[in-house]
Amino acid sequence: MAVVYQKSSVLTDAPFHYCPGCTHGIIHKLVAEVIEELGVEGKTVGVAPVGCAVMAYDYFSCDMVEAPHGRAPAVATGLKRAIPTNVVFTYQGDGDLAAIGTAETVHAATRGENITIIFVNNAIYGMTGGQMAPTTLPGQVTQTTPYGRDVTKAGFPVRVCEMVSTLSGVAYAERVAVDSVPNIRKAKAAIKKAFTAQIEGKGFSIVEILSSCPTNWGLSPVEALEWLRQNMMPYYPLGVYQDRTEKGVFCNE
Ligand SMILES: Cc1ncc(C[n+]2csc(CCOP(=O)(O)OP(=O)(O)O)c2C)c(N)n1
Ligand code: SF4
Repeated sequence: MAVVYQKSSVLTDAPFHYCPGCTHGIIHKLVAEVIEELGVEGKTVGVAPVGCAVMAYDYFSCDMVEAPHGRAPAVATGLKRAIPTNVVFTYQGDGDLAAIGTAETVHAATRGENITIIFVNNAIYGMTGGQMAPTTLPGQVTQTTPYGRDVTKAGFPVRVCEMVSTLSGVAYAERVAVDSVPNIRKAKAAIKKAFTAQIEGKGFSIVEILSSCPTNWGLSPVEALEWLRQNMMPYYPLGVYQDRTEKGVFCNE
């Protein structure tokens, strides 16, 4: 029988532990397919976060390193500088990257570290039970904002792509979503572009992916995707925020 679909060889056979309808699994699949298509499995090192994706090291068949909470860009910097021919990526949630890990992210970006960040924004702390994250929307109800996020007390959500795109070391920054088949295809293209920028030595690349957390949003998987479209997309517009992949970030410095 003809094979019409095959799981990427860059994914192990370990079953994902993610909740039903969680889009972490889709993003894992896209990253694995890109690594396989670029033929870099043998020299790719991923850095797993603290968060729901903490066990990503079990799911990818390339080399993986576990970083302390928020420190993945610093760990990736070391891995990349030690062996620059490696392809190094981090996989981080919004709590991991945009709260405890903000400094590592901003400084890796401004240094133009030649690494790729896969940033999974689900507007909440998933693993710890649904507390407010820096990306939680104004008015969004979470375990720690039962009356909705009050921006007069908790401040405004951090728009990571917009913020890092102002830094000179960023070669590529794009925000995508995995709420529909067309958007999943665009997300894969963005991940491929980011990895390609790294392989060509162009500088720091980041793909922010709007992702669902049906469990902590208190919605069914289908409702969660609709909530993402209705609420996250207006606040976090999809698109390319920086593209210096033509010349690379150090061309005019
Ligand atoms: C130093 C430290 N502080 C806090 C925690 C608790 N903690 C574990 S995961 C997490 C946040 C996870 O949220 P996010 O990064 O958005 O990923 P998600 O689980 O939503 O995929 C926190 C605060 C920890 N493990 N280590
Ligand atoms: S808690 Fe949320 S982010 Fe974590 S696995 Fe479940 S649905 Fe996914």
